[in-house]
Amino acid sequence: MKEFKTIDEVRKEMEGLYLNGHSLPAILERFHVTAEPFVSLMTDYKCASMEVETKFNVLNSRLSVYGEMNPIESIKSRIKSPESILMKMERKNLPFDLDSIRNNITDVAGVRVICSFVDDIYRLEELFLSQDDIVLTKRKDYIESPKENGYRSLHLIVEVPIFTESGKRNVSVEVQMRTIAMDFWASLEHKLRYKKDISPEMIDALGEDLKKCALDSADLDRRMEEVKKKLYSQPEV
Ligand code: 0O2
Repeated sequence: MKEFKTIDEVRKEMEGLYLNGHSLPAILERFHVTAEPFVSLMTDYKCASMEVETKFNVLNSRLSVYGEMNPIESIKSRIKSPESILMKMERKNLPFDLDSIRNNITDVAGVRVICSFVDDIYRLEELFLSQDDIVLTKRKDYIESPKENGYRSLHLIVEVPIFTESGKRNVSVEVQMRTIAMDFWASLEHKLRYKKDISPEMIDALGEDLKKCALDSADLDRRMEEVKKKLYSQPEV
């Protein structure tokens, strides 16, 4: 008897089950993964993202003590949906089991830190990574080197310890750090990527428009930072 279904079979069945409004435990039981270990793993990711979020909130509060503006505008966290986890495993040709998620999918827990200014991003990165319980495993600086489509953000994959009823575990979290302008751009581009009812020509044309918007928003970030630097270098009267 075949123990595991192929990812494609699982995905097709999941799509059907989601459409039929089944609950997550029902879906998982169907695929020979009992709900409890899966929910336990997802809870580890949830706890790890809470730890990371708290660390950024602490830095934000501490930096405001010395008369600096709060560098963080907002923090958003998300846990990747089972469907997206499956799709990613399928793209990477990985087997669908919990160890495979744990060992290969480093962005199940995602924390997005939105700052007003680019220099605040690098300052917060340094302070965050200098904490002795945080281990950096991967860094992608799409601010320094934007993607071809214009996407900018700083991505860090870190391991953070969580302390549970059954001991300490290190859990991967993806931290995306970006300015308000970068976030504004990325959310519109994300909508374009998932829009199914427009022609390929229109997608290309909008992609070109978005590239120009990315250059404009990078320029706006630079100019706003210059204004801020001048403002804070003025002697008080
Ligand atoms: P979602 O729904 O946001 O989770 P890797 O993990 O290194 O094998 P990956 O996942 O392509 O490869 O890594 P990368 O490039 O660091 O991108 C991870 C996440 O960054 C994406 O997650 C997006 O959230 C964001 N991102 C990356 N490139 C773009 C882009 O061009 N446009 C937008 N809007 N967002 C981007 P997911 O899993 O794609 O989606």
